[in-house]
Amino acid sequence: MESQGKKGADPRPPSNYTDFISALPLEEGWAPMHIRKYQGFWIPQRALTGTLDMQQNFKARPDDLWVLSYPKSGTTWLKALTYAIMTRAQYPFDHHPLLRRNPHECVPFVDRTYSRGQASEIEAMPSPRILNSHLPYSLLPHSIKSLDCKVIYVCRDPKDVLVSRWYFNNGMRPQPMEPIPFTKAFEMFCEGNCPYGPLCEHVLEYWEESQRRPEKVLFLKYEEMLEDPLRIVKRLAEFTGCPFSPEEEKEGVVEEVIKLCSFDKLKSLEVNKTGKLLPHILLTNDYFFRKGEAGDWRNHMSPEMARKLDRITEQKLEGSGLTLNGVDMEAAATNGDVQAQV
Ligand code: PAP
Repeated sequence: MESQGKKGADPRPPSNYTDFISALPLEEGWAPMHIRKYQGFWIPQRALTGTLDMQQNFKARPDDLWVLSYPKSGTTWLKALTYAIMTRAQYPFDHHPLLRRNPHECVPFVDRTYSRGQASEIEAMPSPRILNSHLPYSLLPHSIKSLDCKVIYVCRDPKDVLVSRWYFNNGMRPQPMEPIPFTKAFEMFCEGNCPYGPLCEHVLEYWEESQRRPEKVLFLKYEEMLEDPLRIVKRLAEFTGCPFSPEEEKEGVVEEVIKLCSFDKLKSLEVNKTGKLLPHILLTNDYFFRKGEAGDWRNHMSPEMARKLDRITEQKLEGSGLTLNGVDMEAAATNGDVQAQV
């Protein structure tokens, strides 16, 4: 029943989602999250109904802005920054919605909203909408592409993505489930059997699109956001059509945005300490704010494991002009050459 995703293909799922979904290949190693392979990618089962529904029924608007990512790559931060930039004329920074709401509540995850049967919430949003998904480019609804909607994509060193994913999924495990052995998570990740995986294929689809249409697809790396937030926030503001005026720059508005969305600030807020996105889920919002650093993989994997994952990444990205290895970023930074890589 599974069909392999082809770039540019317009997926048309059947209307009987339940039968269709239960026939897709299943991976249970990330339990309680179950993932199924749909058109070449492992989509969380809970998001699949929404994915299929969205593919069939989502109606894009030309001024929609999409924040897209491979999960655990900096989505929460990018949502906060984009939202803060685009709403800065509406809210003072000391009374900003981001102080009371988790970034995922400010920028909705569209497929999950569709999965809950609440597509009308997305339809009711005023324009310009800021919307989010973890879908690869090939699985995005057709209307997003035909209307040439703007897309911001963030990616991250796969080794840190894996560590972040491992902690997150362990947090989902109710007692008395044991944590996933890291070596098992590592193997599944290397095989590409991980939520929204395989990672490199996901990233490559957006990388290629950003090369083809740089004015519509902004491609970012988590590590460069950490390294030079000032440059990235200005770039985001220009890309979204809300550039900072010289007066704003003089008044420190760019710095205000960075401060509001900083890891320490967001992590310290009550909503992000004890709040939950949905009442029935186990995870509290603090799971979206763990360490917020580059290179934590060093505390979790052996040099051999790191080399293996780096090799897989390098082989898959070969010839694309893209590197994802955080170590490369560090080396490039030493050479003053980060821009050339990004
Ligand atoms: P999601 O896909 O579930 O939305 P996402 O936000 O993409 O997760 O990734 C979470 C990572 O971003 C966490 O990384 P870590 O596990 O290695 O610590 C989280 O700490 C980090 N993160 C969240 N907010 C920020 C922020 N404001 N600045 C920097 N990093 C952040």
